[in-house]
Amino acid sequence: MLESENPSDDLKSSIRATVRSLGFDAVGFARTAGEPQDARNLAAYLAEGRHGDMGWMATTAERRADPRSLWPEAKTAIVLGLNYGPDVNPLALGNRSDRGAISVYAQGQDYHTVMKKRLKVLGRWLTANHGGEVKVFVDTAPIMEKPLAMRAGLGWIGKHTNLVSREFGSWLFLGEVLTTLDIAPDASETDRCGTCRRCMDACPTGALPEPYRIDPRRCISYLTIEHKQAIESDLQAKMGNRIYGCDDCLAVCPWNKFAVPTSHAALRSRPNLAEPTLAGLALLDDSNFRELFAGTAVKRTGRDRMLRNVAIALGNSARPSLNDIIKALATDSSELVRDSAHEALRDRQEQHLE
Ligand code: B12
Ligand code: SF4
Ligand code: SF4
Repeated sequence: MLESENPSDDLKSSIRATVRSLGFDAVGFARTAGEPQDARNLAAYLAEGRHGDMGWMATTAERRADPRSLWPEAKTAIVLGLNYGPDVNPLALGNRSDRGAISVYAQGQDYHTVMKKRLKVLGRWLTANHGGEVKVFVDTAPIMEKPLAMRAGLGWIGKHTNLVSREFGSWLFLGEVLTTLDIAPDASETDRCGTCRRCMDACPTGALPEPYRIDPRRCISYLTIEHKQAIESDLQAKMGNRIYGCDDCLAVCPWNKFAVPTSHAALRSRPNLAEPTLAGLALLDDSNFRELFAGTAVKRTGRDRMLRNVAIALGNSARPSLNDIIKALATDSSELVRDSAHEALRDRQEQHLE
């Protein structure tokens, strides 16, 4: 059949052209109906308490597993990807124990803002030109974005549980425009992990004990960003200098050989967040914290949780010159920071670093 004979194909070409002009790097179309397997996987994850402190995952479970229960009239999900590929290998910073490692995704402008702005323009264009109703989503909405993106052909869910793209490797942010328009779905992508298990072997805390199943309670991303209390001692030692998120399982994926640095200036690493000194971060008060991380995803932890992470990273550094800085944190106004600093000092005494 000629392309123009199918109105859905014309509509798709028109959407794809607009998506490109808005600067999105990837797009695909999927039915909104969720797969029963996703609901089962989510239920098993919640039943085991893997969500830890992320109580919102349990309270939104029903809507999360099937976008139709969020919005029954929605027929099609247009799934969008933004490439945030780094210029340098993020693993290189792991060897610099006087520096704090902020994960790639958080070193530039908050991707929620960058993505949402574009999704809204696309949604408005779609209703104005092709009718229907739209709603836009990114990350925080109760939708399982990775299975949806896999069904839309953007990539597959790798053994580290993130979506891997043949074109962009590990570095793709996801967002969606849900519409009442009935658009033909794209072909789903297939799993291309094969016998590889590099991501599982690279995980410093053993948060990937089985393929495709993460235990967030051991994941450094969860511990540094979502977990609000003190972090267990055995996990602290494995965090190294990671103070916000973690990229290890993403960075070792062989599919990154196809990845390219992001073309979005807003998502590029800010120079002062690429390799900040732990000594400098330890001095942050509330107002300096907000100033340094303005407009980034990092502000989400707030100053005290960030300083807890900094105290742990200082404790993990074998540099005796950092002792006085840890001692200063041991008198911090926040109990969380004080407790983490005391623990760091105890560890250093045991290792005769003090
Ligand atoms: C909660 C959450 C987290 C939690 C938990 C992660 C998780 N995997 O559940 C924590 C805080 C740990 C986290 C960390 C990160 N996150 Co996050 N996170 C989310 C969020 C909000 C929900 C994920 C979810 O639904 N989990 C529920 C569980 C059940 O799903 P799952 O673990 O993905 O499991 C799937 C498969 O692995 C498989 N599966 C599960 N069990 C089993 C069992 C068997 C036997 C089999 C075969 C399969 C299987 O099926 C599930 C789907 O059906 C999404 C946004 C969204 N709304 O979807 C972002 C999202 C997944 N995160 C994202 C990012 C970037 C990250 C980090 C890279 C950030 C960082 N650098 O620190 C890390 C990566 C850590 C990792 N290895 O996953 C991106 C990922 C983009 C991409 N290309 O995939 C998302 C999509 C946000 C976005 N809009 O871009 N995240
Ligand atoms: S983000 Fe880090 S801690 Fe979490 S699963 Fe990946 S390698 Fe492990
Ligand atoms: S590192 Fe290997 S196993 Fe892990 S996601 Fe990439 S290809 Fe799959």
